[in-house]
Amino acid sequence: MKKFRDDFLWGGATAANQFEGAWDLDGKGPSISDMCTNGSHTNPKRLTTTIEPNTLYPSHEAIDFYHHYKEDIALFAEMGFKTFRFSINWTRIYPTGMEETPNEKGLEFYDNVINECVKYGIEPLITISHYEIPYALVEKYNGWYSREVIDCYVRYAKTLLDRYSDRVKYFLTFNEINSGTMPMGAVLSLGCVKGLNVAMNEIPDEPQIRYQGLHHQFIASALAVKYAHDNYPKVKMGDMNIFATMYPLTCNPDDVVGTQRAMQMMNWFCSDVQVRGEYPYYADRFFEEKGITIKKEAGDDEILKNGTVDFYTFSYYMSNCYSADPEKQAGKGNIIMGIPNPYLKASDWGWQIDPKGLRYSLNEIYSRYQIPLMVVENGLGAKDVLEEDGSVHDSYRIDYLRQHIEQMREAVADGVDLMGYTPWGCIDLVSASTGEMAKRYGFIYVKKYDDGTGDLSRSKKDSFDWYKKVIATNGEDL
Ligand code: BGP
Repeated sequence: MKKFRDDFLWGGATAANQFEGAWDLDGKGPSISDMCTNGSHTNPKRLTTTIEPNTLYPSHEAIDFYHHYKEDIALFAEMGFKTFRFSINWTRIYPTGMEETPNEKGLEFYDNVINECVKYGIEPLITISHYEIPYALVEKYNGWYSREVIDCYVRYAKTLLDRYSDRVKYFLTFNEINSGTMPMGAVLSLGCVKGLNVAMNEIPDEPQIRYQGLHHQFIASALAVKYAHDNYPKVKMGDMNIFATMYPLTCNPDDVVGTQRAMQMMNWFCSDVQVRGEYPYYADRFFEEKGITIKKEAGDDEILKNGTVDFYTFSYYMSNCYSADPEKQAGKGNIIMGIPNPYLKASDWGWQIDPKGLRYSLNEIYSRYQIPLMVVENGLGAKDVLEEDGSVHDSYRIDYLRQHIEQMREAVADGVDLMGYTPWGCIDLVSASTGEMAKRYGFIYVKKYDDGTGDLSRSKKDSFDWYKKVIATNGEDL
């Protein structure tokens, strides 16, 4: 039976706006995520239209990776990481997104991060855009709704490829691009929220705006992929999706057909475009029913065809159930709607834990695309307890990860071509959905709290040594 490849990319994943801090240092401009207030479990974070200096927002300081990167990467190396997924903060490189020349200080910071990875033999895996469109582009263009943003992104992506591709082989064009199919994605991913001042769960549902924005992201992604392929043949370009598989709540054919339709537009639509290079057959009917008209320019179809990705990546946290009965619909997860599955337990945040769903998803994705896959986010958000001696006993996290790795192993034995695994928030960081520090994912605990206190010191959780062993045995000893 097949096992994990010898060169399997074990590692961890992060995002600039959730862990770097230093939100206005060295020429960095504000991004959409800098314009969100702190939130909590019960009080969702809000998008503001002015930065209030006294608004406590952990991501302005986050865990200050900006000044701790050497220490943090050394800890990743100690765990044996083969890869480290991080994103570049667009506004460190182009503070408003519209400059003609990049900010050298910003480029230097990522030179340092990359060089530090290379020093330890860690392969950098870079997300070009992870929930941080420059806020100036939101104000001027209503974010990705306007076609002008494509040029801004392409200029930015080319800058990264020109500067870093001598040391970086793997790039992802957009984090969780399919979040744009859902209202909350309009904020973080698309930035189509000009003039709005709202809580994250109150974003108006405007599919026309979101799908037009997505079209522009598809074009931008394809142009970046094409540029990489033409100029840097060793570079591999990937897409990145939320994959939250759905099960019919019952075997009632209405539930089954409804699940299929929901899967198409939520889980498959974006990757069908990015992997296959064209809009899928089912899109027309969906657009018609929703009254959506996508404005395309001559040449767009060609651009999509010529910019297909080399590998498919996804985040996997949960599965959901679908029912055709509107009374059964309920909101769960950070940006995903779904119905509880009576066979599954959920995290403290209501995310349904479903390791077997990962094996199922890997098989579904691979049978559709037949290109290498990578799980670039997975993990358990939990309220960890730091003991007086600095230890954190997170056996629940170990259980969660073990069960998911077991199922990845099954999928590999099934024949799926899986390249790597980077659990989310390998070091504690700020939650994307709530804006809290309290929801932790890491192998490394960071003393930083939602009230702004904490000395930012790092300590190893029990899961640290466990994951080190997993990597050392290439996933054999779990
Ligand atoms: C994904 C995002 C990440 C991350 C993760 C966990 O949707 O790509 O940025 O934060 O979810 O979500 P949360 O932070 O809301 O727990």
